[in-house]
Amino acid sequence: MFGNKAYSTDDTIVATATPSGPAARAVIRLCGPRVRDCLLQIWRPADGAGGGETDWSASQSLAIDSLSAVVRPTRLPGWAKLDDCGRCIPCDLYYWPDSRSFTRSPLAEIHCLGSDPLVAALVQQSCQHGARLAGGGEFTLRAFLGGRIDLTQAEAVLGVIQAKSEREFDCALKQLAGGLSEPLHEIRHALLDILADVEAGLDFADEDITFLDDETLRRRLGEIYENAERLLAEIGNRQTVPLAGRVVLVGKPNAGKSSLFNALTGGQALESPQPGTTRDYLCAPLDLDGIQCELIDTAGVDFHDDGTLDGIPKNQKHLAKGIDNEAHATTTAQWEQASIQVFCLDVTADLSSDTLKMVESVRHSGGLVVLTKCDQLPESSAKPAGLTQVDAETSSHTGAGMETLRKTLRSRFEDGSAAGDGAVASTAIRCQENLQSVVNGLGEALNIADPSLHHELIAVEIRTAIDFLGQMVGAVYTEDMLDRIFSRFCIGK
Ligand SMILES: Nc1nc2c(ncn2[C@@H]2O[C@H](COP(=O)(O)OP(=O)(O)OP(=O)(O)O)[C@@H](O)[C@H]2O)c(=O)[nH]1
Ligand SMILES: [Mg+2]
Repeated sequence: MFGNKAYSTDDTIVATATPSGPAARAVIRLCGPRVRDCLLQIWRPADGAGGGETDWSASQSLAIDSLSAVVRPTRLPGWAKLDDCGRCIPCDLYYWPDSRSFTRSPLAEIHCLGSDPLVAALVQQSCQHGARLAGGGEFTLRAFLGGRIDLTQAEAVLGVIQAKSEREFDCALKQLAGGLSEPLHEIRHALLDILADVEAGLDFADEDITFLDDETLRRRLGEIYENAERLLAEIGNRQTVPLAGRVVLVGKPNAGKSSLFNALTGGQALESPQPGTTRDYLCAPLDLDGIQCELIDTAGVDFHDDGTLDGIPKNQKHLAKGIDNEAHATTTAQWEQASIQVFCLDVTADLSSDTLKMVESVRHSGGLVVLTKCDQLPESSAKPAGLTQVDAETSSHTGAGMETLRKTLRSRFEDGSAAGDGAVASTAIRCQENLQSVVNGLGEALNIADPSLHHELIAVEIRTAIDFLGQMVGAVYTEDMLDRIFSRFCIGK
């Protein structure tokens, strides 16, 4: 996804770090060796005239260079050049000129009014003076490549950005502060120490020197084993509470949501041909081959033409009060809190324009579109006209499409594209298998009856465990692995 460019840190990147649209403030971020050159071309301190074609040289280079001496970035009020005609806008500069920055390379932020054309002009100016547009997550990737943070902390950056509740926010902040990487690094370093002793013993096998007696080896390995087991249990908790996420079934009344809910979870939701049967929401745990999440069945809703939820079946509008409004409110709340929205579409029903808009809106927010009651259609018949792509074609009565749906949900959680709860839980999903392998390997080493006679075997187990730990924190990584993690970030982070 990044191509090789992102793995070199010797060029200069630029991106907007704030969302587009009108706002009081926008932030443009620059990072790399040519940041100073870019700034000299596009920025000058506030004591300049602030417009017109004035001399850009002396004063701002002094101001920029005076910052090299300070540890903390100073806010420098100034002007940024919008184009070659010399038009300027007021903006503040924050500048970290050396390796004491977050990315361990020169870093700058230009804070200006949040106006899209203005921001675009500044980004363009930066590109004209040696920067290139950054890819998603590339600033955080540079912080990782520069050794400022490890992989679990990089994932925590995303966790903080995407946190939907105070609890997720706290969890992500703790991970960012090293709550997970510290114990992982400790275990890895303790194993490296033992490996050094075991390998020294192998190198000097013919000499009468004991580097590590059996009892000490067992005790030290045993302590590490216990720590790894404890951490594994903690990571398991992170994954199950608050779970990998919430999968919410939504759709029109009678779309087959409750039937799908029952088919996936073995639940007991009321199914009936009467539209409007479900009036509250129901939750049940859903195990996606090891990834635990929560499945939620909601009351059927109709939609406005703009694709927003209505909540009251059109044919019952005259009854719309009390319980219907409650049903609407609960469905909307569940819909908004979903990690993954699953829009259920009855293949036997007419596909109206408002439904198609709803499909578009679901797709736009990363949700799935699932056809229901497919057993009702002859096998040869095509998908409803107007639908280009669906994620699964299911029948709760025959079980068709259930495996496809489960696999699609699982991969959404695995690749972290499920928003919200999945972010830091994605670290848990990534690390759990590795840590289990560490525990198993150390268990094998501890079970060796006469350690001093089998130091080679013990060294193999320890080396393998060290590799697994290295992958978790990013001491050992592949470009594929980094692509998977950093491609989930948006541009500018
Ligand atoms: N043939 C067939 N019928 C289905 C299937 N799924 C659901 N149905 C029928 O469709 C009707 C509505 O199903 P429900 O699961 O209650 O629909 P719902 O979306 O929960 O409906 P509300 O709760 O009213 O919004 C019931 O009569 C089901 O038996 C299916 O896969 N095949
Ligand atoms: Mg129902």
